[in-house]
Amino acid sequence: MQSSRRLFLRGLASVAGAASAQTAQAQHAHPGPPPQKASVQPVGPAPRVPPHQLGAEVVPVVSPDIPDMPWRLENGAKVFDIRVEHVRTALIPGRVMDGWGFNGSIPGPTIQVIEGDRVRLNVENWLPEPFSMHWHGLEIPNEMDGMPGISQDAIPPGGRFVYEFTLKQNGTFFYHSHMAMQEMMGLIGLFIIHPRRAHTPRVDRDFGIILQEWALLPNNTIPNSLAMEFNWLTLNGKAGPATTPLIVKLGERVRIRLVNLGMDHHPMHLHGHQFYVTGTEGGRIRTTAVIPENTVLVGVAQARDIEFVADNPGDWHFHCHLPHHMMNQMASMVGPLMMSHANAPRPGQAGPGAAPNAGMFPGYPQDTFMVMDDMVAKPETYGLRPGWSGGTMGMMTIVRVLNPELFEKIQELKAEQARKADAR
Ligand SMILES: [Cu+2]
Repeated sequence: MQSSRRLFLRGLASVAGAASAQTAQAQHAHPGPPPQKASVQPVGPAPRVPPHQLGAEVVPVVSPDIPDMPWRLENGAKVFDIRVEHVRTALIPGRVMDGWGFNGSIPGPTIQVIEGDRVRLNVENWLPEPFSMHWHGLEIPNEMDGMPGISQDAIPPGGRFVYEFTLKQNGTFFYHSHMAMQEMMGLIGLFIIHPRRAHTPRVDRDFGIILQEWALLPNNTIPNSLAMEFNWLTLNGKAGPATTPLIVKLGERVRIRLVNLGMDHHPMHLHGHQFYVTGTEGGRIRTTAVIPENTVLVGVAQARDIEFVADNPGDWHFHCHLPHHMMNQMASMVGPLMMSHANAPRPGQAGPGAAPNAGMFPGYPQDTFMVMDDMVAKPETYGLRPGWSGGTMGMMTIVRVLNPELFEKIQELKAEQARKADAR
């Protein structure tokens, strides 16, 4: 946490004294042996790109639970150092996963750049197998596209490859491993290219979310990348209720950018509002062509930008509507079986003083309801109705449309949390 903030500050300092010229030529080098220990994904507030570094009237994208990737300026190019590595993370408190990510994060840190930027991306492979990075949707020279065997040799374990190109598009893009099974280990991140001037009507809030799915067998922390059934569904690496709610002020215009990389398509549904789909993985949709919806299907390898005016106050679920994607840790009959032993109702037992699940039947119903408000408490959950966490599972988060007082209170709590993190 602190070290990434320091890296970020160093990035700002190096603007003045740009380092020696480096050609766009790709190269192999050996950064040293891969580390013995996994990077552990930190919890708490994530470093963000300051708004003044973006174009006119452009607000930075906030990717809840995921940091921004730091950069430095060298001879006019924004330079990013990307480490591909084993990352230990928690999908919810207590459910640990050993996946693969970038710079200690699953999904990888969010890259935020501006149309027209020259970018240089130093990719170091700390995985135990070959790797190649693809820049999904970008119109770049063939040799920078990251197709192993086709456009470059795969980067060997311990190896390095430098990607460099100029960005001529704007929109919601992403970077990911181009080794298919590695994609299911978590190797993806957002690559947001801001326009030089904000699209109109301009938004007050802009969020980015990556949709992923995992097959984590009981007593196992390594995802089964062969699986076709998934029992953990995440937004930016967290399953509900550990997903951080999206905080907006009543009346604000909001954009949410969704990217899906997994084995399923996700129909993402917003409560209480209609939205317009304003962009895809191919860029901005013409204003005359946007369509109103409240459920947008985000297919595999697609991006969808949605925009709406948050004019309906309250806390609203925003979630994948596939029923199995609204749950955690699914396993055949585990909940109902436990219930039949622990809390089986007996004739005449219902009423005050009875077992917690009195009135329920063994093997039925299908759902369990586990309240864990305190375990996932953070500034963004302040003021939610007690028990809220019991109904927020799987690929679910909450859009909180708040009155100014509660909105400001949460900003204060976040500032306090950031101060404490800095002091550590
Ligand atoms: Cu889904």
